Amino acid sequence: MAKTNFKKKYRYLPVIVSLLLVLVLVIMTAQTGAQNKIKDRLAASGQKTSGRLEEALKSRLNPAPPVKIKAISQPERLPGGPKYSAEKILVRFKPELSAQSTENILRAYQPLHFKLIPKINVYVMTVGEGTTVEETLAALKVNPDVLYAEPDYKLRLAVQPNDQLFRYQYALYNPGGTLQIPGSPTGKNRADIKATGAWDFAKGDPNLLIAVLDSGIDYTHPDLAGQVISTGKDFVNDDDDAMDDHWHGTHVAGIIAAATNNTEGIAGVAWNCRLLPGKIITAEGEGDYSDLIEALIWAADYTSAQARVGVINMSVGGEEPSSSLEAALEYAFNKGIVLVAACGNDGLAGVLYPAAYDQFCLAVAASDYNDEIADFSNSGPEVDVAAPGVWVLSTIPVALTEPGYLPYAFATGTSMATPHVAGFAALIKASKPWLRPGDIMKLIKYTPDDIETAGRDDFAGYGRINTERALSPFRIVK
Ligand SMILES: [Ca+2]
Ligand SMILES: [Ca+2]
Ligand SMILES: [Ca+2]
Ligand SMILES: [Ca+2]
Repeated sequence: MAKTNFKKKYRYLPVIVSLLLVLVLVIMTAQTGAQNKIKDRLAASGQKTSGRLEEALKSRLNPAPPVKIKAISQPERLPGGPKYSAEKILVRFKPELSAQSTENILRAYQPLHFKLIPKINVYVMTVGEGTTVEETLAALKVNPDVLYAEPDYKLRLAVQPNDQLFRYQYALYNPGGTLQIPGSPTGKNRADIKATGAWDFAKGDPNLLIAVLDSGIDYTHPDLAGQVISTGKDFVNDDDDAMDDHWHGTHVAGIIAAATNNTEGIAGVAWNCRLLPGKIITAEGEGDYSDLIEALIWAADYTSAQARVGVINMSVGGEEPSSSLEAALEYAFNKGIVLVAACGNDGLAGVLYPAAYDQFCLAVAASDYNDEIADFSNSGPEVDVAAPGVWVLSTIPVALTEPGYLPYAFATGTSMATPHVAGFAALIKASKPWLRPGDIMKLIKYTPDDIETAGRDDFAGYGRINTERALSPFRIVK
């Protein structure tokens, strides 16, 4: 089925490639004009730009010849695919039971194997031959020693199909006018997160880590090497190498903290912070709740010299609530970590989990270059803020980039909106380390630019984030 889809999807490849080549020519000629326009605008507005910042702006506008566009596309979720694992169950026993007795009880169900996720006392149990997840769940649920037992639900990536690559980041600085992104739409001047203004006050801290729980990170990427503290942990293949074999995690990572002002590629939001990869998504773009739960505990406890995790980015989600997932979020939250998650891309009322856990997570919707909410962005009372998530340029794994192409691509989704907010949270935490996660969540929620209908609404939450407003020193106006 996957193969048929693949063929279908690439049936129009020759046509797309020719269109892209034409687009490249248009882009290359338009580039110089736009660059001058930006400079003019900066000069006209009298905006202060440090030499470094100007360099950063220049470096991301200069086309690095040859500019080639790589079309990548997100495999669609197969309709009617399983909602939960056919082998695994999450189970938690009443706290008064000893580890010895809980494991004796577990063995009575003759599992293939089981393991304990520490700190939240949740067991991941693989059911034995001759029995099903449904049967075992039913049996566990009537056991009075069991606090709860639940399926191990499937995670999805909160990303839309994407097409092409070239260099322009309206999300960080939107000059308005014709934008150099796919389709060349007209953008609204300063419909952006005001990153260049925020960088006057904060650029992050190398000891503040943002854990990216995703498909991994290509830590060899020229715009990410040096930004990634370790090879991380791979919960999918159970090893200590979270190299990205998909692309999604590397794209998310670049938005948060790509090396900036390095004459290479793109700028990241929190460019002095560092990244920690936890791989919970397979090469095919799928994941299980149990891996996310384990990765949350691991990231919350991670230390290396002076470095600790301050923010966790989850551009993933599932439709089902899970007590184990909520317990893991609570554990990380209580360790002082800001949790940021994607609302999902179904274009429906209904925010995905973990984003929907109001108490512990910031739920992020996707806006575009006109400060309008993307039609795919899920809505609901749990939505907290919006950030750009339409045609966002970022890094993709070098090994998955075809020879002659640049390892950058545009992608669309609440997955791409979320890392803008994670980077923002990291900038705040690095400059005001005494703030608790709840305080940082409030600061992010109460400083945006209101968009959509007036006031808080279920599509944009409190509005599109404004990093400059939250990070600039308070001024008392009389
Ligand atoms: Ca691995
Ligand atoms: Ca860069
Ligand atoms: Ca919320
Ligand atoms: Ca609004």
